[in-house]
Amino acid sequence: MIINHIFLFILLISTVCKSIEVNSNNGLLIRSAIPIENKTWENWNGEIHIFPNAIFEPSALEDLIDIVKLAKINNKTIRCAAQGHTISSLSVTENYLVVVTNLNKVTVQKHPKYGWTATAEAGISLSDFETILRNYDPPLTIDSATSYNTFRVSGVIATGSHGTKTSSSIMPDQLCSIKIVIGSGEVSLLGIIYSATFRVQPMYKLRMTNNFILINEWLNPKNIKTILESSDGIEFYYWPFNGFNQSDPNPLDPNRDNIWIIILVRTDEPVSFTQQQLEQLHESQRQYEIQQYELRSSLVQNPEATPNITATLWNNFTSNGNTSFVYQAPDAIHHEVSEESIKYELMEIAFKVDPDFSNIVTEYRYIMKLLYDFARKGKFPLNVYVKFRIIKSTETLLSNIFNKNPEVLYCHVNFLTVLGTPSWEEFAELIALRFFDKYKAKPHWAKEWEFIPNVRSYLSEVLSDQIKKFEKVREKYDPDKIFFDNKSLQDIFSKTLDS
Ligand SMILES: Cc1cc2nc3c(=O)[nH]c(=O)nc-3n(C[C@H](O)[C@H](O)[C@H](O)COP(=O)(O)OP(=O)(O)OC[C@H]3O[C@@H](n4cnc5c(N)ncnc54)[C@H](O)[C@@H]3O)c2cc1C
Ligand SMILES: *[C@@H]1O[C@H](CO)[C@@H](O)[C@H](O)[C@H]1NC(C)=O
Ligand SMILES: *[C@@H]1O[C@H](CO)[C@@H](O)[C@H](O)[C@H]1NC(C)=O
Ligand SMILES: *[C@@H]1O[C@H](CO)[C@@H](O)[C@H](O)[C@H]1NC(C)=O
Ligand SMILES: *[C@@H]1O[C@H](CO)[C@@H](O)[C@H](O)[C@H]1NC(C)=O
Ligand SMILES: *[C@@H]1O[C@H](CO)[C@@H](O)[C@H](O)[C@H]1NC(C)=O
Ligand SMILES: *[C@@H]1O[C@H](CO)[C@@H](O)[C@H](O)[C@H]1NC(C)=O
Ligand SMILES: CC(=O)N[C@H]1CO[C@H](CO)[C@@H](O)[C@@H]1O
Repeated sequence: MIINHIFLFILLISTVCKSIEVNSNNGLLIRSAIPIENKTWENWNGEIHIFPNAIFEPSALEDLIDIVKLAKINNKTIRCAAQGHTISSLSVTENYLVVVTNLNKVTVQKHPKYGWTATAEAGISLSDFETILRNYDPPLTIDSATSYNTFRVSGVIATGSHGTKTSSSIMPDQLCSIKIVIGSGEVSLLGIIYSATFRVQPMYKLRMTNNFILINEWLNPKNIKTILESSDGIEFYYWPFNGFNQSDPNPLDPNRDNIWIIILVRTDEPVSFTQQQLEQLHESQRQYEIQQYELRSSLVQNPEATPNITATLWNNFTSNGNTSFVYQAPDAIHHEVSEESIKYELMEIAFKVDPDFSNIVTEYRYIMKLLYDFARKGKFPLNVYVKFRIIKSTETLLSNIFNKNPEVLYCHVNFLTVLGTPSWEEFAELIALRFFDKYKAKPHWAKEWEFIPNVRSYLSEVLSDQIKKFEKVREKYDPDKIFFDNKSLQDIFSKTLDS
């Protein structure tokens, strides 16, 4: 919660149309705070399994108000969860866990300045939200979103999640206002998100181009600058050992590896697929992902087969060569299928991009080299991909890409491997410490970071100014720390404040 508190705070002070509506509880009547007793809660990859004092599944604003009242009366703290895709311990509590997935209504309004806004209850999935907007007359859409569409609105806002569109920065930057429920009888900015109002726009289309080309031929700062400046967003990937060739005298040769580049460009051209064709495509993509995942999962037991398996999958994946199709924006944005049964390890770190883009190339090559170094030692820590996305900074205080200069670009590097891949933490730790050291880079709050050595002291130092600003607000508005119930975050904050 602490993270979204600061998002709320920043939303309030930083932008034009942003306002916060507060529901305070003056009455004592508790109508609908019915806990589900003796229930456990698990996050998406099953790594977090908790048995809180009580779990609530509210379905209306009044329920939220009553839960906060009950917590006050019983001296309990509160944490929230939505779809549970967060891998770090943000939702962990021994007290009250409020799962907001039953809050899922949407209203659309005309807005004098933005044309349209849409208010989504906290627990609606991005997919359902986007479908309602798509079917509206006129069809509407949010500007940018995370790769998966199964996440819930409050989950992506609270963690400062982001998509690919360069100008869009993080999802909280798309908000006009937010409605929260606060502690009983006190004026507070801190609490449970009930709903969020997004600026929305008429549905737009994106041409999505997939290019595959030798890394040595393509990867240089000038090419990155050129595609970034001529597109609305880019993603590029390193798919490990994709040039592996077991018949070659030198089977593992990085000079044969390709880069996979996705380029998104806004267009008025007609879409390439009907909605029905898209549904079929998604279904076959889903089956394909499950098959790929089964093969990759075998690598947990048999890591030496990694180059063979990843190269076999790559050859299949790229067998049609470059492709280019036009989609409605949400379909391009969520080009990865959100298959809930597939479980990964993830770490994402964002560093500031050099004005000449050279450090993106340096780090891409460093990561590749590190994977080949590990391979020589018989270790294969990564079997899915490394994804690079470049987006503008934000003034949201606790974001990992906070910067007062809105023109500064950050490169998010996302590492993905099958859950339980051997040597994963050893590899991820080396990357994280290098990025911390070279760039004062910060990890994505929602992915894995708590295993990195001394990460709490490090974060309390590099976020020190932002935390001090934030703490002034928190102390004033949540003096009993009702919504500040998480050890990792407490550690980071207390280290800053003690020093
Ligand atoms: C496979 C995968 C892909 C991902 N892709 C991306 C990506 O493309 N870009 C990106 O930036 N991130 C990405 N993430 C991270 C993801 O966006 C976050 O984990 C996000 O929080 C998931 O949403 P959720 O609904 O599952 O939230 P949850 O994990 O359920 O909740 C996240 C946190 O939000 C807070 N919260 C939730 N609801 C409320 C509420 N009503 N009030 C107050 N606080 C609340 C809580 O602190 C909670 O711990 C990815 C994660 C995975 C696993
Ligand atoms: C929950 O567990 C406790 C202790 O095991 C038990 O006393 C109580 O009856 C259980 N409650 C419900 C609703 O099952
Ligand atoms: C509330 O709980 C905290 C921590 O569990 C405890 O230290 C405090 O004494 C409690 N306060 C009351 C009034 O029970
Ligand atoms: C694929 O795209 C790259 C980058 O634009 C280009 O250089 C290459 O020639 C393309 N390949 C084919 C087979 O068209
Ligand atoms: C793999 O290497 C062999 C031997 O060098 C070569 O003949 C073959 O074409 C290579 N395969 C691919 C797919 O490049
Ligand atoms: C490489 O993978 C393929 C497909 O899974 C498998 O058939 C083949 O036996 C593997 N080769 C080696 C050398 O492991
Ligand atoms: C790729 O894999 C799919 C699913 O396993 C299979 O149907 C298809 O024939 C393969 N394509 C190529 C070119 O190997
Ligand atoms: C008050 C507190 O520390 N609450 C929880 C925060 O998260 C940790 C795990 O990271 C739990 O063990 C705590 O109970």
